Amino acid sequence: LMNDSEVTPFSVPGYACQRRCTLENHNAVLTDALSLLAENAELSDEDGRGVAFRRAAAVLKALPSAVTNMSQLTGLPCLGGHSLRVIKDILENGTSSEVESTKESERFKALKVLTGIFGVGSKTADRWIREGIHNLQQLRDSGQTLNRAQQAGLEHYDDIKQPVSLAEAEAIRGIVGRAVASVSPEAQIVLTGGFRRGKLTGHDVDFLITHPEEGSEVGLMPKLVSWLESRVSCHLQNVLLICDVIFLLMFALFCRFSLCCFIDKQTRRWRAVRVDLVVSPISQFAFALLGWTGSKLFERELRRWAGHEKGMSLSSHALYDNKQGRYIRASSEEEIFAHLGLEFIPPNERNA
Ligand code: TTP
Ligand code: MN
Ligand code: MN
Ligand code: MN
Repeated sequence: LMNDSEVTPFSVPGYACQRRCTLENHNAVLTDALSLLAENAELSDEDGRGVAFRRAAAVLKALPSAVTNMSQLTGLPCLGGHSLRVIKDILENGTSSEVESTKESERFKALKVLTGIFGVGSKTADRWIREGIHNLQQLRDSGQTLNRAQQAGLEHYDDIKQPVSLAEAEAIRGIVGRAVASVSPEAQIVLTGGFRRGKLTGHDVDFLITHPEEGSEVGLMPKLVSWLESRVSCHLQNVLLICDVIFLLMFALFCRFSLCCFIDKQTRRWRAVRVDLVVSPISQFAFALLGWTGSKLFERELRRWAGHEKGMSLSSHALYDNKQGRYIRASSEEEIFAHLGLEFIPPNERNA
């Protein structure tokens, strides 16, 4: 009788919020392929298919070692026929023809470039593609009307595409932290998003701001933005002498999403970075912290778990018990997991 470890099937729980998933990924080739198909589905407005691929990728990310044989996947959750075909193709041929042809398709390439512009979503990109616009030059030449966010996004396209390093994130944290302290001395600021999960780079920097006294956070965001703007313009001449990095300008878009520019003292170059600023009242802080730490799939799965398994509605503001008809308070992430009947998963293990 043989006990071949190669065919011992893996086993993982069904919801990503029940699994511990660090940044260590033993199946990057497979998860990159599934993530690309997810991205293509999302860009084509097929969210259902997108989520299915994201869930399949998340299951593979959670495995303790590399998949080498399809039989190891028997009984795993969230692996639909389509995802299994892609995995099989890669295990047998090294690549998936569907993934390769998607990657090379003109439509996918155009959607990626156009939605890579800050402020441009898949619907706008799709409309432009139907009008024959496939790249940035064609967009510039087309005379399309762009809103303020899109104009900034187009202008800073290359900077925004370039990943933000942890060092840059910490430098920006220092500046935003000083700005917050100036407009509201007791306010607190936390780095959320991917950097809180232990990532060393990100596509943006996410901050959550709160005030220990309920209500004192009201009006903080506009004050913060105007402080940054005024401060920066008066120091403009001395900018390179003052600090390692400094904001040149910062404007709130869609009330909480911002784009900021600063000078990198080492390279003496302007650099634009996306910054997401969120202000939360202290009573909602734990929910906002949990909701803005991610990953996106982890968040989605938490809400699915809450709804389907617990009859509750979770958002980045509150937890509501649908049966009892009442809100459930929590002052820490640990309490929220406990209310949801889940084992606490620390941020660095939420990389689903
Ligand atoms: P992102 O900044 O998009 O992702 P990230 O920080 O995980 O990855 P990256 O390093 O590439 O920046 O989102 C951070 C979290 O914020 C993520 O869990 C989703 C969440 N979020 C929104 O993006 N929009 C919302 O409206 C809410 C409530 C949460
Ligand atoms: Mn982020
Ligand atoms: Mn963000
Ligand atoms: Mn909201």
